[in-house]
Amino acid sequence: MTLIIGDIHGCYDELQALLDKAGICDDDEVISLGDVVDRGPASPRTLAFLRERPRTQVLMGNHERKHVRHAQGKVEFSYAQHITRAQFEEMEQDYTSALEFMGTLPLYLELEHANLVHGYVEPGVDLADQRSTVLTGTMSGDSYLRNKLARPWYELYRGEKPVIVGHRNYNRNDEPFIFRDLVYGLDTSVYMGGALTGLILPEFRIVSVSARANHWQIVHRQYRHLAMPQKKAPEIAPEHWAMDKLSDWLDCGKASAADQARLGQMLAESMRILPDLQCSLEQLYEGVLEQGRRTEANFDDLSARDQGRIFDGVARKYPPIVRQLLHRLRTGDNAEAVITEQLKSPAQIIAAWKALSEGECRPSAKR
Ligand SMILES: [Mn+2]
Repeated sequence: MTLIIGDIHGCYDELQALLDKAGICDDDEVISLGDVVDRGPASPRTLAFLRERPRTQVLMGNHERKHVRHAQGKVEFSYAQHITRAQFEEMEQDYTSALEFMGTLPLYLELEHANLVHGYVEPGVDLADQRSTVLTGTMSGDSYLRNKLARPWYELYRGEKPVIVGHRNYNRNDEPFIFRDLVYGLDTSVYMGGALTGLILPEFRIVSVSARANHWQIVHRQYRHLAMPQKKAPEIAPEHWAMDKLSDWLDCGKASAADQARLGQMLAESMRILPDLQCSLEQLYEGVLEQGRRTEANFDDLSARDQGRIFDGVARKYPPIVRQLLHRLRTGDNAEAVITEQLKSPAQIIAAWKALSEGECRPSAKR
C-alpha cells in the first residue's frame, strides 16, 4: 500500500505515530506532500528520515522552495527558516546537503489512482504546464489563481483522477478536506496543535494522529533570540521635522552644537520666508487662473470640473511641490492654511520658496 502524508513541518514524533497507526511496513510506499520542514521541533530529523527511508518520496512544498530559493539569493528568509537553519546547526546536521536534496524535489507526482501536488492545481491545465508557484502554493500562485478564477480552484478541478494536496487547512480543524471525492486536502495543521493526516491508497482511507503540542508556539518562543529585527522606519533628518517639533527639540538643548547652528538657521530662515512665500503663492495662483482664462474665453462660466481640467493643464509645468499648493488653493483654501498644512518642515518651506522664486514660477516673469 501507499501512504500519502500531509504537511509534517518537522513534527517527527507525530510522523512516527502515523506510520505506526497506518501499519506501514518497510515494503510500503510513503509519499510526503511537502512542507516537511519549518515551524516544528525536529525539521532536520524529519527530513533525514524521509530521505533515508526506502520507497519514500517527498514533494516540493513552498517551505522547501523557500530554503532553496534563499540559497540562490532569490528570497529573504522568514523567521521559520532562520529557526530551521539553527536547528540544523544545533543538531550538527548538514544543511547544505539538505538544501541539495530539497532542490531535487518534484513539483507533482502522477500515481495510478491519484495525482499529488503540495499546493494548488490550475483547472484545465496539464500538470506539466502548471506554474510552479501554483503547484507549490506560494503567495503569488495563490493570487494568480484568485485573479484568474471566479471560484476556488478545487471547485473547478475536473481531472480524471482525484488530486491530493497539502498546504492549506481548508476545514480549519483536524479533519481532512474532501471535495466531491475529487480533491483531498490533507493539511490539518499538526505544527500548531492540530493533527497529522495520511491517506492510504488505493483505498482512499484516512488515517490521522493528534499533535502532541502546539509546536510552533513552543518553537517560536524557544528561538525568540532569532526573531527578525523589526524593520525600522527610515530615520528622518531633523530639517524634515515639523516646525514645532524641531523648535522644541532645539530648545531642549539635545542637538549637537553643529545641528543647533545649522537647524536654528534653517528654522529662522523659514520663518522669515513665510510671508513672502504666501504672497508669491497667491500671485502665482492668480497668474495661473489668468492663463486659464486666456486659454478658454468663457472660463468663468465652465463647470468646476472643466475649470479644473484647464487649471491642471496650466499648472502642470510647475514643480510638484508648487503644483500641490496651487491645487489646494483652487479647491478653496486660503494661502496661509495651505502653506501650514502642506509645508510642515523648514526643509519643505525652503524648497517651496526656491521653486517659487526661481525661473518658471516667478509670477513677475509671466506678466
Ligand atoms: Mn505549504
